[in-house]
Order: sequence, then C-alpha cells, then structure tokens
Amino acid sequence: MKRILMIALTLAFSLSACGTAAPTDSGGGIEISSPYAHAADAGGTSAAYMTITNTGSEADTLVQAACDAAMMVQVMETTMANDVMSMGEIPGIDLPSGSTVELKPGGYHIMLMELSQPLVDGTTITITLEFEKAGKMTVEVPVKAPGSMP
Ligand SMILES: [Cu+2]
Repeated sequence: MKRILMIALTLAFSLSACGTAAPTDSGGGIEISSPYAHAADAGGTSAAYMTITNTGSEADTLVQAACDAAMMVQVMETTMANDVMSMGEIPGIDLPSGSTVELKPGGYHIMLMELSQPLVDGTTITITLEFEKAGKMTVEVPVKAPGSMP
C-alpha cells in the first residue's frame, strides 16, 4: 500500500499538472497518504482531505495549497462552538517532527472554491501543497462521491 502511494507521488512530481510554479520533490520528510476530494459541480465548492506525516527531524508547517481545478484554495479548519459549526481560513497547519495530522471532515481541510471544472467521482485532481520548510509538494488526489460536510 505504502509502495503504491510512493509510486503515485513520484508520478505526480513528473507531471506538473497544477499551480503556476513547477512542483518539486520536498525531500523534507513529508509524507502524504489517503488523499481524497469530494465530487462537485463546476462553479461549486469542494474540499480535499489527506493524512500528512512529518518524518523529518524538524517541525514544519503546511502554509498553503493550490490547484488548477479551483480559482480559490484555502487551508481551513472547521470548529464547533455552542453547537454551531463554522469554518475559517487558518495561517497554517503545524506539523511537529514525527507527527501525523489528519485532514478530515469536521477538522482541517483544503477548501477548493469557485471550481473551474467539475470534480467527477473516479477521476483525480492535482493539488500542490506548500510547506514552510519542505517547500512545494504535488499530490494526486482521487475524487470521491460527496459525503459529509467539510
Ligand atoms: Cu472550508
């Protein structure tokens, strides 16, 4: 399973499908697993989720993300306060050395807004993540049928 994912990431690095800057291998000890995004119509909004592990010896931070399929992309966190669910853009997601952080519905997510193309179940999109220390990293993200709220 892990090996398959590494192959997928390697392919993603060679495709340069997303964002304006050429994606580069972080080489900084960041590993991405189980990425997915919800299916959505063009012009609509979706969210992408994944598990990020920092295997490096230094703390790092996910500071932003980009994707050609969306006009606006933000790193967000969903929070509950007084039984009201809300979400907002956050400056980054901290990744202490050796930590694993899960982006999932009801928590951290990458919001894909003003979609320039429909996100179709069974296809993949490319998201470029930018880390403070590890730099840019490109991830192939499978699109799945919509589920719970971001
Ligand atoms: Cu959001």
